[in-house]
Amino acid sequence: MFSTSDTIVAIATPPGRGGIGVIRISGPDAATIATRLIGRDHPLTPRYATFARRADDHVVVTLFEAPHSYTGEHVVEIAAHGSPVVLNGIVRAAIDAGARLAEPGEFTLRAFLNNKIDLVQAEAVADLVDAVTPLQARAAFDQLEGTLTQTIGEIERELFDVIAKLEASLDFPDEGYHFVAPKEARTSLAAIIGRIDALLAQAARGRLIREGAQVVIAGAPNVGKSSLFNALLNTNRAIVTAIPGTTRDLLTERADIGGLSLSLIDTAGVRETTDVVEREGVARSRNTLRVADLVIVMLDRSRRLSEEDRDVLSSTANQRRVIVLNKSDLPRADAVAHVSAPDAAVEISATTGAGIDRLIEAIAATLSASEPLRDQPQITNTRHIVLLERGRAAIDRAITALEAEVPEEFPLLDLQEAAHALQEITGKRTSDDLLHHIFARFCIGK
Ligand SMILES: Nc1nc2c(ncn2[C@@H]2O[C@H](COP(=O)(O)OP(=O)(O)OP(=O)(O)O)[C@@H](O)[C@H]2O)c(=O)[nH]1
Ligand SMILES: [Mg+2]
Repeated sequence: MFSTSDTIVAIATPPGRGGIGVIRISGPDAATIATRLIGRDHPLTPRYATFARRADDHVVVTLFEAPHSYTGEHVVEIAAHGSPVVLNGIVRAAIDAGARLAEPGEFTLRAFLNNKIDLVQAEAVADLVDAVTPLQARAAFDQLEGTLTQTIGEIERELFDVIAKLEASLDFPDEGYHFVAPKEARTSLAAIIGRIDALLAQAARGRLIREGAQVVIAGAPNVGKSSLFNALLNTNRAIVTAIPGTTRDLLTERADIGGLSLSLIDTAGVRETTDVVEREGVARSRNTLRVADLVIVMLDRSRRLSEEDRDVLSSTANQRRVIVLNKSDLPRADAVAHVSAPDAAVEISATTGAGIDRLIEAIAATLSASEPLRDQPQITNTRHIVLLERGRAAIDRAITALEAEVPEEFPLLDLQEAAHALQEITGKRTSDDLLHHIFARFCIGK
């Protein structure tokens, strides 16, 4: 399925014009193709930047000999002037000289197939390229450096230790001799579950960093939801009018707030209405509330608390939320002040911008209880979370089986399953389908 016997080529820099552009060639014939391209009759010196003239252009060619390259194969990088015409011309010439155009992610796939990196690291490469906030980039870089890989490896070794001892006991059934007492095996397995739980405990936050949080602005009509939406985005994306019921559909925009990448959602004001369109909008508001990672519950500080306000307050009572008292530029109506207890409320004015900074801090603080520690492995990827949970469940079953003192075969089956789940994370076990799925999201040239 995945061939590595041929030589691939692609432009590695972003499409369009740039100061310089880089073309990457990887595979057994990379060096000969490159020398042909620049009309050179003696071989390139590895790791030396060689200046050369090609057609009407100047290029710098560098050879990285296998296995000391990104892909683990012979790699040549050709830096040229960053014009699409020039770069495409070089790619064309490389293909004429025997290379094949690379598929998306194929360089990184080869690095994985040649054991330069594992699957976690390959996924981290894509995450790093896709990162839009510094936190995302840092989490991806940690995984690229192998912190998660290392932790998973340690857990795997501890698990194999228990498996080996149970298997040994199984091999000598007659003596009734245990290489590991069931109680001791259970203790070891409980410790492994503890390590998995520690990883999973960071998962919710890690996933927030990687995938961004859904933050929904909810409230009664006319409290200023769309005004806040616009203020947080620094645009006039949503229509704002003095007429209650202005917003009738969900508006979603990505926002970078407090270092976190968010999906910010403006909703229709919640109220009973006979208007068919508005009623659909209100139904959508309620639905989106349910999947929100955080709800900004907005009240109008200048009005007394209404039936609609109470409705929104009670329907979000069990969710992560920040209560906002808007229109702080207007005189305050008395009844609002004490409603929001016990939640702390942030006073803002969406029109003047007063208090928005504090609101952003409150949003970031509520979404992320604490800063991640440097060098702490971070689980950010749903695929990893699912596999860790599968492994954990299997170990749990093994512990129960050991408690029941059933023959070793049964807990062993569960432990094998747990081991397989861990191996799927790093890619020691994998399928073509999974690899296709993972590498399809890469760009060409990576
Ligand atoms: N004085 C003052 N007026 C505000 C403030 N925020 C919003 N408004 C006004 O309140 C009215 C409603 O604002 P919107 O942002 O459309 O309110 P909304 O909650 O989106 O309303 P619906 O979409 O109808 O649910 C507009 O006239 C805004 O100019 C504020 O902080 N101070
Ligand atoms: Mg609105």
